[in-house]
Amino acid sequence: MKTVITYGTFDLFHIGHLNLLQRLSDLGDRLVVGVSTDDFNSLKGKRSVFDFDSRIKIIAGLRCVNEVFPEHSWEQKQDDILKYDVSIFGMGNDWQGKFDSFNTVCKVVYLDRTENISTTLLKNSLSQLEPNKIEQLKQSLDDIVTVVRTIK
Ligand code: C2G
Repeated sequence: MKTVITYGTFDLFHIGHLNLLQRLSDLGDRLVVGVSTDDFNSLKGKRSVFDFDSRIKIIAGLRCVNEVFPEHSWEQKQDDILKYDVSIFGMGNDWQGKFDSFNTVCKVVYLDRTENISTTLLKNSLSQLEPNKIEQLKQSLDDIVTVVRTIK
């Protein structure tokens, strides 16, 4: 069983996240994903729009993801790699080289990021919308979260 592992915040889930997860999933037999908790995001200097509970449910609902777990700290990765008997550690290449130290225990890969999409770009576009448009968008995002919550 070839296990692939990755980590992320996955806020305002978008095609860049999906492309990465699907490509990582294709590298092995199962994909396990560490989703950053809200507290860990504060450590990363990030404040997500969706809370941890919604973000981890969206990732868990994906066909290409086999297991999810909370990412509480930078330091837990080595233990996670051993716990899940990981063969491949993968991230987008904005992390190029940052996790090479794990190549003593598993293969480390960095996949090209998807161009022209990011949570930051989405947040900036949202901040330029008129209030009524934001309300409409919030309602559709709430509808998406409701649907995802019913899937699993
Ligand atoms: N990503 C991508 N293409 C994009 C945007 C993101 O491939 N257009 C990838 C990133 O490279 C990362 C993953 O999607 O591998 C998740 O991105 P984020 O949610 O921004 O996660 P990040 O803040 O990078 O957290 O310990 C590692 C951290 O938890 C990673």
